[in-house]
Amino acid sequence: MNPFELKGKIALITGASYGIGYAIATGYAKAGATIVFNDINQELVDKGLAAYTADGIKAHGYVADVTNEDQINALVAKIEKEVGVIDILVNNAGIIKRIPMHEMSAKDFRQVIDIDLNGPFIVAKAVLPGMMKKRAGKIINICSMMSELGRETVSAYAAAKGGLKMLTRNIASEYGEFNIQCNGLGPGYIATPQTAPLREEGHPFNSFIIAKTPAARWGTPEDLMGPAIFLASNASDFVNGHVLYVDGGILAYIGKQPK
Ligand code: NAP
Ligand code: GCO
Repeated sequence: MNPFELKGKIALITGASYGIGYAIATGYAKAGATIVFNDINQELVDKGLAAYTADGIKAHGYVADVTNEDQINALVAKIEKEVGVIDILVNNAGIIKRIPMHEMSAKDFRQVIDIDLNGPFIVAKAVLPGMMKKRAGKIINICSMMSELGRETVSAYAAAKGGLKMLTRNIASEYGEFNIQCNGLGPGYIATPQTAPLREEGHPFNSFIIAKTPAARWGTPEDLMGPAIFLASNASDFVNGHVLYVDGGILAYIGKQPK
């Protein structure tokens, strides 16, 4: 028996047309799961579907915005009808706005909270009844270094990802008795379009992050595959309410002294 196998499982990964969600979905497909994903418009879904096909994966893609409760309820009903009851949910869809807090509008702050915190609530709420009926389920919330740390310009994102860590613990507390495990996956600094502005040639943040990471490099989306499979598989059946940080050691390290 392979405790990491996902054969026969249906996994919904939100916002998984590219980036971290795409890599996690690819890992799940390799472990045997059926992949379902959503994104906010048809163009992105088509882009995602083409990428999965090129990687030899038959994925099911749908248009739905994680902040829209009606769209998400309709999405989950459609998936249950067309694919089956969801066994694994990865709340991956997320955005960041890097704006000094004293210059940030309440509208921008609310938008980040809406996608990064209210979204995971809305999608988890929609899949929980199916999981409760099955008395089995895995919910994985994509957290962040900002679930633990602050820095300039990311107030809304840190508030959302800190909240997501506590939502994770609360789902674990409330639904553990249904054999549902809810854990967080906390990526360190990963090279995706979301962090592209920080990795531009000559940007001081690039060398700062390399110095701050014991592994001395940016992470790749593929670095998250194994930990995400662990949290979705029977291997983690008694792991609940935990945040697994996959950060090359950032949270353990005081940082390199300047030369
Ligand atoms: P990304 O490259 O920007 O991908 C995020 C995906 O979510 C995109 O496909 C995006 O679509 C989608 N999305 C945004 N708003 C949505 C909505 N309302 N409904 C449905 N889908 C939506 O980001 P990433 O770097 O892969 O990040 C994935 C997750 O990991 C996020 O939650 C992020 O906060 C988290 N994370 C990232 C890092 C990192 O270093 N990259 C580190 C820690 C945590 P659009 O293209 O339309 O925006
Ligand atoms: C930033 C980064 C972070 C990362 C990630 C860290 O501006 O500091 O974008 O927020 O995306 O979430 O784990």
